[in-house]
Amino acid sequence: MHSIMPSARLRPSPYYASTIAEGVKSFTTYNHMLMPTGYGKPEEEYWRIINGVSMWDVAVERQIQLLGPDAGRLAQILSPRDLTKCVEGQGKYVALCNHAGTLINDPILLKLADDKYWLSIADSNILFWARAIAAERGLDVAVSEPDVSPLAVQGPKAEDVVASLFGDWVRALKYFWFSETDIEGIPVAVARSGWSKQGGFELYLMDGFKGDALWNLVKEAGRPFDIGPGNPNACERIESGLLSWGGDTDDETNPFEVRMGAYVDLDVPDDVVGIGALRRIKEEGPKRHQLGALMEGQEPTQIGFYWYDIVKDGVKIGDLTNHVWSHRLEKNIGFALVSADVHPGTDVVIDKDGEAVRASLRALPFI
Ligand code: THG
Repeated sequence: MHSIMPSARLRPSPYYASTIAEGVKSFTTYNHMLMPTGYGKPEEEYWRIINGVSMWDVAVERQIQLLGPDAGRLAQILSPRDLTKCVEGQGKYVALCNHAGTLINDPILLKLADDKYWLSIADSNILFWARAIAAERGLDVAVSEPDVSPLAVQGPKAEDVVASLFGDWVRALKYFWFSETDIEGIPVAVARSGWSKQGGFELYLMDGFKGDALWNLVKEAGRPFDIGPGNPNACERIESGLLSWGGDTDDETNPFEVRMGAYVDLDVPDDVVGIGALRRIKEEGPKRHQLGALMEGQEPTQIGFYWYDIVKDGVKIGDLTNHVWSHRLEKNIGFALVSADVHPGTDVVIDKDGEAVRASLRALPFI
């Protein structure tokens, strides 16, 4: 095996030393950082998310901060979701689109104050994008990447762990809402969110020197609940239908194609980037949509590096984007980005690197 060296261009997370101490076995890169992708017991790590509680270094979910009198205007210009009713302490899942209506990121937007927003981004360079749009529109807003690093606590027992640390008030937090607080001198924002459908919280650490201290506090509080280290889980998120931008999207994907149409409000102002294109796409009808593919065979799939063709009657009708062995369905499953005229119930063949695999398409989520 090669080794990879963290550097200023491949930044370690504030939890890096803790994840090494926990025995992390692999990393991926995301937003120019290293993110743990496993601790050596994939199946145990999966079931812990489903049945217990798991803690994840997701510091790679970087924040792009919009600060200043025009912060709210910039947030709305960047996102075709109506933000007029978004209040302080509220988060929303939003699409960021370019001028062609192509999805360029799918962050959670957090409103910290009238003049302060965070975009908790997926893996693409929104710092440059937001700065460029702000400058071109002549807005009075500073765009930066602040020292903020989320730690996720996910699973059905996550609420008990987070409540035992911060108090029972966290139980009343609504989905994507958050509150700024501190614990033993460590400043954090506590949010009900996270990239799983098993429930949980994200602790947005606001002091990068306190990562190991926060990790240890969560680990201690989680001990009675058998907490263990984990990471955003491919199997759980595909079963649950969560989108991975860049994994399930390509350079032409618009929000309507990947089940994000509910987050596009066509009557937002005309100065919202991409809204003209999105109105046109909506009117013409999107060319593709996203379904689930349930595959035949009992041999757990190996994660592929490329999309596979989905074929019907000898004709390509779309792509299998990400796929995984489902521990709960005991079948290989994946996301299918297919022509809009292909419906759930359709039987197809997936050309998996030369191997023809039969599959049936169905609506998402799987579970
Ligand atoms: N948490 C934080 N930042 C993030 C992610 C996160 N940044 C990167 C990435 N994940 C952003 N993408 C997503 C994608 C889906 C969801 C959250 C972030 C999600 N979707 C639910 C769904 O689709 O069912 C809920 C959507 C809704 O109800 O509005 O949770 O995880 N900090």
